[in-house]
Amino acid sequence: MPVAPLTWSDLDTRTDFSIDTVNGPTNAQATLRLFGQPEADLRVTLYRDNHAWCPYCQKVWLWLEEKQIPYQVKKVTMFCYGQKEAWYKQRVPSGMLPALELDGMTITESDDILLALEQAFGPLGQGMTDPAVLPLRQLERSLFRAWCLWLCYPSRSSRADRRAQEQFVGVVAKVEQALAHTPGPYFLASFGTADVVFTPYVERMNASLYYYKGYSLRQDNPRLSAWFDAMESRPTYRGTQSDFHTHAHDLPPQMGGCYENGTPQMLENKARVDQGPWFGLPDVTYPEPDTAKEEALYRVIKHRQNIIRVNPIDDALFDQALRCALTEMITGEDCPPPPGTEVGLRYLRDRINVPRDMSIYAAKHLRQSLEAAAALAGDGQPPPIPLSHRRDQDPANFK
Ligand SMILES: N[C@@H](CCC(=O)N[C@@H](CS)C(=O)NCC(=O)O)C(=O)O
Repeated sequence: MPVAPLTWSDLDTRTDFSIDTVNGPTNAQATLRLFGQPEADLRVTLYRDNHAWCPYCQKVWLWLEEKQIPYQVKKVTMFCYGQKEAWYKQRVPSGMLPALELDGMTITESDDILLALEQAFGPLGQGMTDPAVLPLRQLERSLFRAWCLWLCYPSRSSRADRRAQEQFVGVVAKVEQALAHTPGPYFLASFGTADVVFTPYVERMNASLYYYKGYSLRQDNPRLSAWFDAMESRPTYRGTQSDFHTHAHDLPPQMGGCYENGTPQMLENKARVDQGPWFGLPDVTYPEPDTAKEEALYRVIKHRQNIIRVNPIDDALFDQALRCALTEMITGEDCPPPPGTEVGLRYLRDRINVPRDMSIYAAKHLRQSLEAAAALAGDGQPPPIPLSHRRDQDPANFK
């Protein structure tokens, strides 16, 4: 039986989700991480982007979390979604991210940052210059280049696209061999720097090739699949992990374009990532935590004023439509939103950012409920997500 939308105060009583951002599990919202240590011990500031899109920032972020080094975070705008902060350009004139302040010294370039952190705090497992890690770092760069050549240049023909795929798959075979050298799931005998170095781009390859090329890195490669599963057993990685939808749409402006190959599999994958169902996609395999829906609800309630203000449809109508989607998510009952509001619901569905806004399973529930509510209202679609910039996500509009 269709139900009426719950009020915001009713909804508020349906979640008691909370995390300790400072001393609890890895999370994208923290601006201070202490791991139970005194604030007086802080030696490190990490400058990273607001949206947790920057892969090189993820590398440093994951390293700090794994080593449990107390640090503060200063978030900076990327060129593709807004105006770079003047205070940051004074510190780092190129505006590039990440940067790190260690004992008052500013360091840029993620590799140099990790080297400096190793000097100050010791390596994470086998370190950056370890003879076993160096060739793996080179392999990661070869994989990165082969990925760019396939994804980021338009192919003149389907044959050219297949050739670029073969080149990429050839490098993936070397990654599979490297992973086969040790009995465990990681690149070396135990988790360490090499795994951190591979993480950001392998995650982005998995998402982008699924969406733009119909290729599943995680499903087609058993060792990489086991590596992903092992990474997902780590709360540190879970806290930094994004989903397919976020990456499929954050990469084009950052990479200067991502090109679809138009195969039937690609078209099917793209529709699935954009319109759901989002459960069962090969972007995550660890079991869903019990708190996922409550997390999604908590995060929307916390930011509801901005979410409603930036939505393209009328505020009062969207307020009601959004409460319908949340009511459906929490009660499981259909809650029809006002006619015409489907455009606003789908606009928000397309702008949930993982892990900036919430973790991967919370986002799947929210996307699913926004789409379920939208489908009750109609077929209207929001304007497409821009490809050359993401100023629709400018953090200045969310203050
Ligand atoms: N080689 C650099 C690359 C850093 C880099 O390319 N950063 C990008 C973001 S992933 C950036 O800051 N771009 C400027 C911007 O987007 O604002 C490193 O390893 O740190």
